[in-house]
Amino acid sequence: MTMSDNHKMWADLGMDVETHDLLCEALPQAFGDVFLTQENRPKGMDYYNMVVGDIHGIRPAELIQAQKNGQKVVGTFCIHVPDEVVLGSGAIATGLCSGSQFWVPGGERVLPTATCPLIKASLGARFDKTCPFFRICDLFVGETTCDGKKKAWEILATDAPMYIMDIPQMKRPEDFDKWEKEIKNYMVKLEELTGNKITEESLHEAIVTLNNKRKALKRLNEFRKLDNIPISGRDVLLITQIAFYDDPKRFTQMTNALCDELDKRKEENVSVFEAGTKRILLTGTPLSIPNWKLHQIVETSGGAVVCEEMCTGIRYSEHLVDEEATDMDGMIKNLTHRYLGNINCACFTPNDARIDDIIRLAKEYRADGVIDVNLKFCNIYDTEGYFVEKALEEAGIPCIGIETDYTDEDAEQLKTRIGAFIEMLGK
Ligand code: BJ8
Repeated sequence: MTMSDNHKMWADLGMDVETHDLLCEALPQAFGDVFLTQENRPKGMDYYNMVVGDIHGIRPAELIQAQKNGQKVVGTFCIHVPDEVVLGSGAIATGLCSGSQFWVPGGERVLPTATCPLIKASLGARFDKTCPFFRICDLFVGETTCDGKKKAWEILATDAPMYIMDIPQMKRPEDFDKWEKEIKNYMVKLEELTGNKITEESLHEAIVTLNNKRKALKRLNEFRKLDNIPISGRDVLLITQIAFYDDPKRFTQMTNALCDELDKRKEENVSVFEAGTKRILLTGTPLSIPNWKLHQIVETSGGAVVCEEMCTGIRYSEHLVDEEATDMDGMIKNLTHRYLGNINCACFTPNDARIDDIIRLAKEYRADGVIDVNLKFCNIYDTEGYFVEKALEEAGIPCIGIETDYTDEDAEQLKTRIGAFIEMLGK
């Protein structure tokens, strides 16, 4: 696609093309600074570079083509919302969480300033008409996780077709029953939207397809446990972010091809980091594309990000859906278990399993230290930080808590704090 093809597509989508051009101008610079400055990147990163290089061109054009062929596109904002149901109905799922400051002022026009940047950017992207994904979707699926999102969906619904899944806030047996009912309702909604029946075959195929995507991501993450880490944390973050909206089968194939290359690097003990680099685990709120700030700071301050206990990290890929069942009831039960039981969002009370996971992952990935990351105004993760930091202290794992947003205003201060933290780990 040429730039002018893209412009025509964006104009046809009703976008504010002129304002959007400003974003298109800024992104290559940001991407170049964070990614292309790295030495000895795996060759397999070329695919992801290409995807990001034309992030608002290639995939949107594919989605529009699919719509012309009668498929629907469904946008989601949370990893509790099961993509299998979307895929099983013959529709396409795409992640919508936004990670750029570019969209925040637009969100602030309709939301309180004291709202987390992820929510503000998501609404800004829609209301400013500056993101093709937010124009293309036939349905936007929200959830009742945090208060900020819950209320923001009401505002988004004034401009976009919304459907809300009511996520329980505890994990008792009755909460699983409730979530099962929610998944069934979601299936009905998608059957209405697409005009297709979700069959046992189509749902099972979707489960396998998305498990294969998770397996590829799990395989990728395994390399980060090595002494000689063959791929940077920045690159793994980028791949994970792309997983949210790329075609799942192509993504799986490309990620496995990259892992084949990393297998060779493993045999040859290739590391992209210098000896003595400190291993850092990040935990906390999601890092949506193009939010690369923390990884960039850590990895230019003597650290390597070896794991993200985040929704844009291990929480997205670690647990598979059990593939055993092929009958409808069995599959829905397995989806319920995976999408409620196995995700530890701070919206749950209690959320001890997340704390246990952080300690387990810090050991598995042999982290020298943990950074507890909070997006500004995210109250639930901020509050849960109390337990995170206490548990890490008890386990003898150094930790710092930081709060940040999508601006670059705190970059210098973060560099100083994170730099001092990493230096302290060396002593
Ligand atoms: S499962 S983390 S993707 S809700 S950062 S919008 S919680 S105020 S994004 Fe999330 Fe699902 Fe949970 Fe994951 Fe609210 Fe906090 Fe903002 Fe958040």
